[in-house]
Amino acid sequence: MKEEILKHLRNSQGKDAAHSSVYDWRVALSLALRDRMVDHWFRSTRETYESGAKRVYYLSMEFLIGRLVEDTAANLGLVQEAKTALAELGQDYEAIVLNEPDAALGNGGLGRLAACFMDSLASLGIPAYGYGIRYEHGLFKQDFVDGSQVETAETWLSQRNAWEFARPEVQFRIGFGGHVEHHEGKAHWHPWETVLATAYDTPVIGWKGSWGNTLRLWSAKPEAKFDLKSFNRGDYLAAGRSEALARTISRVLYPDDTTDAGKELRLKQEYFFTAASIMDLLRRFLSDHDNIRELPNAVAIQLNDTHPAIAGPELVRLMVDEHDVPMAEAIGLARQCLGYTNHTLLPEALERWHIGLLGRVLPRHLEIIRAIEDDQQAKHPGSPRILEQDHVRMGELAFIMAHKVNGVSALHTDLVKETVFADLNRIHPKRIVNETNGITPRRWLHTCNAPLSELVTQEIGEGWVGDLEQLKALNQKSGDRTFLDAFSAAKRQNKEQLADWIAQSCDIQIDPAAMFDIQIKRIHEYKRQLMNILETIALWNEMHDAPNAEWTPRVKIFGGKAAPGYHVAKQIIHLINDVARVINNDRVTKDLLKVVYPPNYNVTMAERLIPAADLSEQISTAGKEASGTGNMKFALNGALTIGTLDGANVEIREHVGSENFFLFGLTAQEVVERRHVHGFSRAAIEASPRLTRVLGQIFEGVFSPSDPSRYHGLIGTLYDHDYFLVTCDFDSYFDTQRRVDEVYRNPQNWAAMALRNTANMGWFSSDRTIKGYARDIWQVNASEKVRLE
Ligand code: 26M
Repeated sequence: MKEEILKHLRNSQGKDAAHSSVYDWRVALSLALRDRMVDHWFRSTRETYESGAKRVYYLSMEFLIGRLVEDTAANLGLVQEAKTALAELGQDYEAIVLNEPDAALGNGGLGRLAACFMDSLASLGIPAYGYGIRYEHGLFKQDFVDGSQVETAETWLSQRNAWEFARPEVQFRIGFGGHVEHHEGKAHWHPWETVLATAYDTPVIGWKGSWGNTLRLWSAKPEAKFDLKSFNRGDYLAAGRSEALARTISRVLYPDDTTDAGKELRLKQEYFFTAASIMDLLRRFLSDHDNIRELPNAVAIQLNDTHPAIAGPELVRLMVDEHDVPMAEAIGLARQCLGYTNHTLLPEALERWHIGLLGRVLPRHLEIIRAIEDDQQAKHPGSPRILEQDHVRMGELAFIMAHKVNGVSALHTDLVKETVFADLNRIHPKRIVNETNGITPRRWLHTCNAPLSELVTQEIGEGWVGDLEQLKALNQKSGDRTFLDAFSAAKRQNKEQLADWIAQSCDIQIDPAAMFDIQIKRIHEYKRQLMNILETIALWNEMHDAPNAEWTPRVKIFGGKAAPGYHVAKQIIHLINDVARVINNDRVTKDLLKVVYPPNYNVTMAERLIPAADLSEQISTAGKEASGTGNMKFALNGALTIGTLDGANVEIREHVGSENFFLFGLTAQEVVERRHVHGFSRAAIEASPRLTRVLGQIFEGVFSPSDPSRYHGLIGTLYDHDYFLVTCDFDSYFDTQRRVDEVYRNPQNWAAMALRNTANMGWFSSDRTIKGYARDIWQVNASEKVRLE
């Protein structure tokens, strides 16, 4: 390893050891690790070709990967070797790990799920490709200026990406616009502009190096060569114009994680990567098949939300226009290949495109969508429409073009059946299935939490990393004082490390003995960070009034980004920062309560925070959070959850035991009913002196003295349009938090409850989720040779 790192330092980075920066060392280490991936990768590819096994294609606009050095080294079993090699070279492994930028090619849960799935597909030995976009700029960087969020461009590719292999020879021409000619029953699309999709491959090696798959990300390049004529004329701008246009397509990740931006560039991004992926998988299929009708036996294509839903029409287009398959048959064949995962019920997040826009950008696809609509109406008269007034509804399109549609938690799947797709579900009663989300135990316990990981391995061996249900054996230890002390000591160690990092990065001193209460996720009204900060103020009031009463010291930690155009979410961020400033400067409560909000929450920050959490905040309005996956990461790492009956919280509570979970709030059904009660929020506020006081303080400017009216809009809304029922759940939330305080005061009991969480979270491994997709949706098998257990 030492020789290999030095070799890359010289031959790949062009540096000698004496003049190398930590960046050079990091790239050299990454390349040395990548070298060790290649054999596994080739072996897997060869085996798939030889066996003719069915392949899975996971199409996703987002892969929220984070860093790769540690995970790669761990999966290859090379962590010790790498550490030793670097130490002998006088280098610090930890510092090198910290040098790596996050690959932040995603917004939140949906993108991170795709990354966990890639790890599980490889660990299970399922032949699979992830397909997405190689964004030049990932999710924006967040800073706080006077407490307000400010966004700047993220620039991970300004450095060398050591993990990828450029494949300039893998290119597809992607067309946009133009017109369609029909003659002799055949359609000919003449696009007005074209760009080239070129491939970049990142190998993904599973646990123990058992299997390797490919993450293929597409980058857009101009079709035309550099315009030399214009350049020679001195018209440098004209020379670069077509190039600039093409490159914008893969320039930047859209930072909205709900609202349909409705922008032409977004539609082009969706078609760009979907079409390139479909053409690529068809080319691979046709290299060893000659009958396109065999396609459903050879490929399973999974659509991660509706973002790649144009895959249906694109597959049909290629079969009809280029392989002479009749339209109705092509629709049926495409359907047998496709599965669609729904991740949200929020109406504003369901994608719709103006017919005018879609017809202008993708004229042939609009014709095919009309044919799909006609086919559906002919077979199922009265079926919900894809084309409705002047819009194309991508959810309906994805549903109709998929043989299976899945929700991401039991509750969410029920709601999908009862609400958005109720009518389609009646027509196709077996199509909707549930696949509850999961998380990879490699990154989310083994790598991110060394103290707990080592303790668990000492106790039950290392098998749990590849077979998380083995954690169940820890249940026997919940009465064992020595073990519980060791379990608490691991948590304490993580909390001390986090306290050091917060002191350094935020200049706030926190006590590792205090309860670490953490809410990290995108900022959304439905996730109710607002309710959390209101409860924080109420707690502070009572601590300030009676500082000598019996309090449980707390540190409230927040993390998360708001979409740049989401005004209310940005106000909530501002409020949290304003409240933090006031509370953290109160001499009376200084040993009782702190509020911390480190900027720029990302995967790497999650890996620091989650292992150090005592309390996990999963407090969304019931019926709104499709699943959540952060909730699983916290519970696995031995935090207790305070949460509503929403998303996967329901199943987590069933697995860890209701006595080890702090439940509060209205149920999904009660939420719907309450909204019909006239004046429900005003009534809730008037019934709660505690909440009335808090809202009054914010309204009067206690937390924004320089701008007292700053939150009048935000607070006013709670009185009259409290759509997410912050006011109705407030008292129940506050009271439950006080129960949490009480339980935390008994450390032995708290540790036993926390251990019950870790021990019973095995089912939430994304390995289990992927086995479900493989069985229920894809009809694929894991490689015979891979045995994780
Ligand atoms: C849409 C249009 C334009 C730009 C961006 C989007 C868009 C991007 C991401 C819309 C939604 C996006 O993600 C939604 C998401 O992350 N949903 C979450 O998915 C997780 C994995 O299933 C669930 O655990 C979360 O509950 C769900 O909120």
